Amino acid sequence: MVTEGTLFDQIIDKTIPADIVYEDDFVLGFKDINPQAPIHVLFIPKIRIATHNDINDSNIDYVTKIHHAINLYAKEIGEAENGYRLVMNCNGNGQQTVYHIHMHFLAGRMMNWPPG
Ligand code: DGP
Repeated sequence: MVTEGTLFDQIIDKTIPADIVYEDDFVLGFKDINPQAPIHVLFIPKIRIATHNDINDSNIDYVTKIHHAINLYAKEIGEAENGYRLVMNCNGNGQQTVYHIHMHFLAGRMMNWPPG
């Protein structure tokens, strides 16, 4: 299990720059550095939860808040009715590369199914 922090800690405390599009007391949303859709934003909790496997009773409220933040943002940018995709990769087979959970918000084009 990976326990050390990630660069997302520095994005949260703003010691490294990010294009932040959403922020509240619990959640940060910023544009992905390597976008896979016209709109690609990462929504992260402001505490470190390493992987989806590490969501538990003590931190699950952050996950709810991430979903609420995404709803607000999707409506704000006019993409709620068009639709979008949410992805959270987990560990090796999921191709997770940053071990601080993040929900990928992908929008602005028709998505493919099944995903790669
Ligand atoms: P994942 O593979 O699910 O762990 O996705 C990690 C995402 O994080 C990947 O799509 C690229 C993005 N990313 C990595 N480093 C940075 C960074 O320094 N800034 C931003 N904005 N995004 C980053």
